[in-house]
Amino acid sequence: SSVGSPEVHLSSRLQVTGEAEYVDDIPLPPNCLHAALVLSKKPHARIISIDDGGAKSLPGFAGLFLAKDVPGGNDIGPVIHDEELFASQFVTCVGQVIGVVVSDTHENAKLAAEKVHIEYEELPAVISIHDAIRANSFHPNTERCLKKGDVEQCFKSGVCDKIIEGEVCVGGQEHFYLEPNCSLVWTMDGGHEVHMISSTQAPQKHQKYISHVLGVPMSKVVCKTKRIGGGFGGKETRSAFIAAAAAVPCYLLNRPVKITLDRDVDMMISGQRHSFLGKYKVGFTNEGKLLALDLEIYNNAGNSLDLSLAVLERAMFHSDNVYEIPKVKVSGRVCYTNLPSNTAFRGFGGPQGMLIVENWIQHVAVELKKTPEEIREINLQIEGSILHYGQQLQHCTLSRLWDELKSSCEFSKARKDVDLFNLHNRWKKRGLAIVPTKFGISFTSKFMNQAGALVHVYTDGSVLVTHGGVEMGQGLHTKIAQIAASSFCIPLSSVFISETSTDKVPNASPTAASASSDMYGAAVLDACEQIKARMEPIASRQKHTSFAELANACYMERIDLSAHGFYITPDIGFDWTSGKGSVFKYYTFGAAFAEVEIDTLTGDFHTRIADVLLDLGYSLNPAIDVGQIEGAFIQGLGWVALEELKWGDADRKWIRPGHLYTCGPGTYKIPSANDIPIRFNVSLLKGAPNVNAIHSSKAVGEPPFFLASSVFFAIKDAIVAARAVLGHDEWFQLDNPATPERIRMACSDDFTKPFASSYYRPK
Ligand code: MTE
Ligand code: LUZ
Ligand code: MOS
Repeated sequence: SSVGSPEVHLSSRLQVTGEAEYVDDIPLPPNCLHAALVLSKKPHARIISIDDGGAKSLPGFAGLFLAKDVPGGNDIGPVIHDEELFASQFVTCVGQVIGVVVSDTHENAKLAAEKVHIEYEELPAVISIHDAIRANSFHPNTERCLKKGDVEQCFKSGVCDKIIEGEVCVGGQEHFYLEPNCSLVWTMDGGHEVHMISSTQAPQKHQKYISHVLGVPMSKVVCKTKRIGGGFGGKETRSAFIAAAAAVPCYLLNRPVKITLDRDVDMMISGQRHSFLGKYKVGFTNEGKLLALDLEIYNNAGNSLDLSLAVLERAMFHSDNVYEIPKVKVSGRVCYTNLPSNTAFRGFGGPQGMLIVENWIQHVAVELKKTPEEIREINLQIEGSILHYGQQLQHCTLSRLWDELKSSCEFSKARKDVDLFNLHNRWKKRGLAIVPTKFGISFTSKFMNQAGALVHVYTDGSVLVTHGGVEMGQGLHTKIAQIAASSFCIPLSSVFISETSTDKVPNASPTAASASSDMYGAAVLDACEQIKARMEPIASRQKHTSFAELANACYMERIDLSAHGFYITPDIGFDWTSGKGSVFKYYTFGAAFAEVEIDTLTGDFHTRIADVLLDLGYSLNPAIDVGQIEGAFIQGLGWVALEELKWGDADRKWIRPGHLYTCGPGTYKIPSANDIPIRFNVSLLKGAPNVNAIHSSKAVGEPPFFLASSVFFAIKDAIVAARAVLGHDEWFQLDNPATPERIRMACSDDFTKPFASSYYRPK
């Protein structure tokens, strides 16, 4: 059967030849206009006037639409409506949409949008988390707290041999999907129905937003998505306002409109991974056993709430990473700043929460003059551990993963070799680390854990499957087709998935949280089982020699060969008032070993080795899953060591505050071929079926992302070796990304001394 075999991604051939169609490739419908957005140039200001004189006179200009032109509601937002489609009186970030211009070409639309002149009265801006804390600038009703035991009592009681405190800043990250946001919107039947094809993880959200801003019922709005060129969370919500902006001129002029963002605009307006600040106090014994954690975390949400509270919550749920901590208090706050609204990004706050953990674990190790690996090993959670939000850990494979990886990477030998290398090299240093992870699977909002599917069997035995999930390169459609093929016992080539569409499967959650193969797989299986049950009376006669013959025989007997399938994740639920519950259906566990070499004089580094081990139960498709692990790890490597977003901050007035200076690959360094570890091994844990998901599999998309922190801590280990040469053995703070300047400065020697005070770290 197809399930479990390493099938090739179903659209890989089209993708490598460039034939695969994305929204921007679709031939334009007749009469189509191109949209460009009029964007705020100020982080916080009152709009005094808008002058369209310069735009109107340009060739091809077909209209400018502002807040006053929106036919339905101008208020939008995925959770609460705290955003405006078009800013009416105030702008609260650079890149906020003030209006939309339509013109005959993309280039003319951009020129016209530039020519719309806006006069502002500037107001004070809040940019960083530290600015927000100083200004007491938080999103309303977003305070959160989780508690297990009495942390204060533990610190006071004297049971802790040592107590440390510290701070860590966690950096943001641009999604850098290869396909920027794009939508094609048109009207039908005289202008009263609206259809669109959008590059989004959430077609239902596009349908909902456009229904709302146009004042047209959802039943008359259809959104389709065939595939997207990457989303990584960046198109979970932030694609919708872009499509909605294009829908306004489309509806009012009754003409098709296409909007395609240029890379720089996409980066400037569509939000990033949240940066975080963590302030920790940790108590532990001289042996390194953890006793108590008191943690405050903050995230930089930007100018609207979007998903920032859920991101904060997931960070709080992951604030133990994999460690047994008897007493825990975690409190969190969502900072309001004058930046474009930050949003979902692979891991959804989990990686930020876990990076804070591993930073203080490293701090504990330095304090005790032990290795971080010793601290990690003796505090690993085990089967039955009660987590700080009350959930009991079940089917825990952490210690198996840890032991298997430690032996397969020959950790003790690697340690000796690295120490020897460091002894013989003054300006190059090597470092290593093993980091474990666990990632909770389920949307933390219970209602989102639902999935629909629609399966049609045709008389020739071919099967058309549709489900609520979007194919974004992660291989979802391939896995789902495998599940349907196995269910009907037909070849994979007999199953086809064409698109995701709001009129085939309604009310779908965004394709996110890594749970799509679990949820849509189960929904599709439900539909297949229904059809099989109806076919059974005919099938049991055993008169057919093929599935096609069987399907046709059923058709002749007037049997319904189409079914709607549905799945809800059972046994989950969490209550913030009690702070206890089962948040996640299960966890995906993993561990990674990394070895790096740094150049202490330039701050450059290279990853020599990365060995990654994941527990994916019985993988639905090991070829795709290994690809997901490799991709997640390298994307994570970018986050911890390469990618730095540079904003003009409020403290330095000669720089434009709130302006993103890194708007393209020239200034923003994403991983490339040369950043791949020289030795890069990915393995899957064997013999660990998962009882909690379809065909004993596990979710894979986000969990391996955090494992790239092994590279970060290997870099820090190498810096520790460099500092040791000069007798420095005190703990030091290193924030991600570990860019060359940060690595170089952290090596702190005679050459860095004169610059230590001028080295700029925004606070
Ligand atoms: N893989 C590719 N190629 N492109 C993507 O955009 N997104 C990731 C992950 N893997 C992504 C990807 C993210 S953020 C998530 S949540 C999951 O895929 C979503 O898909 P799944 O639920 O099918 O795993
Ligand atoms: N999106 C969301 C997510 O809305 N809720 C979640 O819990 C989540 N988790 C991961 C990724 N996206
Ligand atoms: Mo992924 S951040 O859940 O789209």
